[in-house]
Amino acid sequence: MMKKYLWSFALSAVVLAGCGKKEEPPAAAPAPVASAPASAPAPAPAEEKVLNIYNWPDYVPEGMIAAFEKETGIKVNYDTFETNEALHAKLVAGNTGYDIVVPGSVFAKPQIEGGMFQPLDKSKIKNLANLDPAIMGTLASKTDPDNKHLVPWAWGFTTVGINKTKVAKALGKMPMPENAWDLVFKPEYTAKLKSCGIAYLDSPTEIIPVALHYIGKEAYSNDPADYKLAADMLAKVRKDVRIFSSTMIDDIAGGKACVAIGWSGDINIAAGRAVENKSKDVIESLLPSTGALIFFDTMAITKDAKHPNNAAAFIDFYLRAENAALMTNTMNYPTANKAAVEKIKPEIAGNKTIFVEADYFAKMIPPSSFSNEAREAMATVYNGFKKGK
Ligand code: SPD
Repeated sequence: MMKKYLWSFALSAVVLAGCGKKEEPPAAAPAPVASAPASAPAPAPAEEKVLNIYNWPDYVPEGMIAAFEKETGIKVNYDTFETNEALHAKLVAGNTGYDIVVPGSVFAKPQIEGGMFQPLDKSKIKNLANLDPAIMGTLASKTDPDNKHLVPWAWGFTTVGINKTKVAKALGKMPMPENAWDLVFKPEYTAKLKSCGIAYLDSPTEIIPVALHYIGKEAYSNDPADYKLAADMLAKVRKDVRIFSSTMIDDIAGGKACVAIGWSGDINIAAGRAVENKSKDVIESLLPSTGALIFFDTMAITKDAKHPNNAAAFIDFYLRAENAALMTNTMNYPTANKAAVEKIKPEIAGNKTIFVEADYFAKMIPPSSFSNEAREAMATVYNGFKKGK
């Protein structure tokens, strides 16, 4: 069933090529709403004009928050987190102070089950109609029944990014492997690449799934015995890994790492930055022959949000086709907004490391989720690996 949904949105991704238009600024204000008739019930007291958002770095186009503030008069406090674990810890502690948070769907499922989010008031988010029904169907069946809590921000995949120039130099006569995961997991390669820097995402739920996938296990296995096997493989390359970080844009574009386990869009941002800086180095997001791991990041309103109406207003604003397209055009992550598709620039729509082709998409690993116990076991294994134990 999952594959069917994924196929369906893969195809919408594939038809993107060639249908882009030029980038547009965040959408302008809608027509003012007519005032209520005299007999209408008294309106609920207005919320203070504040909205607190907690999102991943490098995910919101420049000017989008300012455009929302200008249009609505709502002051946005926008903070960022670098891992799902960091967001999850805040949600578990409670009283986050945030109205909107953006978990990956792998974490969103247990967060919904744990009552951490409030159901969306869909009457306040008309632009939900812009979302791709295939993607919403996938989310409903796997993560958020009836799409009650989550609105996709973007999707992408976890893969290997390289500075092609430096990797070629470090490998010398050794050819590039057929499977790009070898660059970060196979000792023959890591021994050579350590000289120019290998970076891993600093998160158990990022590294263990890709390691499991590499050793032929289910990426979203909930079996701690599998984590032990992943740890055995990882132990062999531990000495060659220099950086644990979730800021691969700086790591690769800034020259600290020549190879990184990272996220497709961020690696593409690093590639663009190298071009802007007229660097002689070429940065690339690779498509490993055995597949990469797909993720969805989703907006949710926290259960104790103090500004749920402002949150709904922002979600509705973000879901305007122009705004969703602007995110994809500037952040290099595909949007789940079907109405935005025709506004995606041709060079983004045609970039096969952003919108992968259907035959590669079929190889990719769809997201699933972990039990709380599995996540704890995974963190123990990961921390042991990091410490070199
Ligand atoms: N710059 C935005 C990065 C978003 C990454 N989210 C990744 C979740 C993967 N599990």
